[in-house]
Amino acid sequence: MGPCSPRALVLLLLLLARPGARASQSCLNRQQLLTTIRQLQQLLKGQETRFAEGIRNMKSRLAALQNTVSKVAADVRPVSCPALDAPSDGRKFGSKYLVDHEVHFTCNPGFRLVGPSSVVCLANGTWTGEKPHCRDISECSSQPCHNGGTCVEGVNQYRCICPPGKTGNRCQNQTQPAVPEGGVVGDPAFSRAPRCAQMEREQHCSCEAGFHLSSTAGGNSVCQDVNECKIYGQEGRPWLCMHACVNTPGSYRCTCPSGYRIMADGKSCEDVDECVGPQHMCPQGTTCINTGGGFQCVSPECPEGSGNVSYVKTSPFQCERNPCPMDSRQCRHLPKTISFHYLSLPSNLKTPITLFRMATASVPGHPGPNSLRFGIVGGNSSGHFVMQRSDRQTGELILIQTLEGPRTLEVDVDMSEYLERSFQANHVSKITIFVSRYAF
Ligand SMILES: *[C@@H]1O[C@H](CO)[C@@H](O)[C@H](O)[C@H]1NC(C)=O
Ligand SMILES: *[C@@H]1O[C@H](CO)[C@@H](O)[C@H](O)[C@H]1NC(C)=O
Ligand SMILES: *[C@@H]1O[C@H](CO)[C@@H](O)[C@H](O)[C@H]1NC(C)=O
Ligand SMILES: *[C@@H]1O[C@H](CO)[C@@H](O)[C@H](O)[C@H]1NC(C)=O
Ligand SMILES: [Ca+2]
Ligand SMILES: [Ca+2]
Repeated sequence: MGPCSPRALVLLLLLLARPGARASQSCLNRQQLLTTIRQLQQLLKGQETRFAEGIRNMKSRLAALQNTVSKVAADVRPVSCPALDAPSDGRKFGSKYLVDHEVHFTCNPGFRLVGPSSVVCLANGTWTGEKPHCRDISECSSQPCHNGGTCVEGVNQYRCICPPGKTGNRCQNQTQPAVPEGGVVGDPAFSRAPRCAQMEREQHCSCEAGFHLSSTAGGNSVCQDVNECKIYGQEGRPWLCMHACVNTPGSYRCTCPSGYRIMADGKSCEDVDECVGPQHMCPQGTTCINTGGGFQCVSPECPEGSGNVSYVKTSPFQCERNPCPMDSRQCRHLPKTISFHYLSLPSNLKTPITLFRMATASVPGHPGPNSLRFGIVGGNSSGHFVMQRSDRQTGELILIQTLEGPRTLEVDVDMSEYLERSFQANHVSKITIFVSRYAF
């Protein structure tokens, strides 16, 4: 500090005070007084220069300090990766481009992904891979049309144009002899005698509702049942029944597949929930899970322990790892909790759709993990799902590819907790998805 320290200032004040005291004591003459004043002025000048120098010194040090501090602040700003667009004919999930964030890609129906399905932002501001692109899948490349049918590409599906005499969606069937539209011939239950009245010289005939007037080969009039199922079964017309239509004389009725019941509107089907009600559908020790068109009895098992690792069942759908020995790193990296979840879905759900959310439950009073990572770690549903962070605390499982039933899929998702970037624990949710045969 030197010249600008408080000690230098005190010294200066003492020097100023002393000559005044001496003058009053010994009555200095005018010459002596002038000399003393000049000396003091010189001294003051010297002090003034050193004082100014000290302040300059301090100023420059402060400026240097300010520089460093603002530079450090700039370094702390989160690193981000370049923005990514969705591939053309595809979609992108994830809109945060900060370090450790993930972006997932999928393609629209009829296209297939070329490149990685997800990329992660690295600490140096680059992505782990190139942005993928979507390539058109040619639906006709497998030559699906039989008997010389012509294949026509559509969105996510093909269509066969069949030669005369062939029918079916792949031209695999022989055409049936034609039946007049809307009529059932041959079955006497479906034809009635018309009500006729002679008006002047003409005969006027009419039929009951649900029948239409038709003429037989012999030229007589007959009331023929209207086949509502056939009329409405044709493409582009409004649907009559959610599932199946049965033609009846004068009318029709809708039916549902087994495991479903017809709803009050007489057209729609709803699943029968076998798991409610007094009768126990499942053996003791298992839990009934209602599915579209049926039910399942489940009894999830905890993984078998090995070495120092063991699990204990804490509820019908949850297993917890017993405490690890202090020095077992291997044990600490196995899931701390494993939970089991069951979902029942109809076929052909519109995607993308969020099916499951996973979040931390931090104990009140304890600081929670300060970052989470989510991922898919197992199962047999590759490509159908992505797991992504939806906010700081939550990850969500999104179905991105249409699922057609009946089928059962499993997807295991992992949530890992980190505190200051160091791994704390992970939790696994094993999700079993029952997809029914029908879209209702
Ligand atoms: C960024 O880091 C990754 C691995 O950590 C490395 O492979 C890559 O080359 C780095 N990129 C740049 C531009 O430094
Ligand atoms: C085609 O024939 C198969 C039996 O060979 C039959 O099950 C199917 O319903 C038929 N489809 C059509 C559209 O006629
Ligand atoms: C079990 O823990 C002990 C220390 O408590 C360790 O020496 C041993 O290697 C562990 N065994 C396994 C299989 O991890
Ligand atoms: C997937 O795994 C579940 C449970 O292990 C099994 O029931 C199902 O049949 C499997 N599905 C496929 C498509 O492999
Ligand atoms: Ca009818
Ligand atoms: Ca059911």
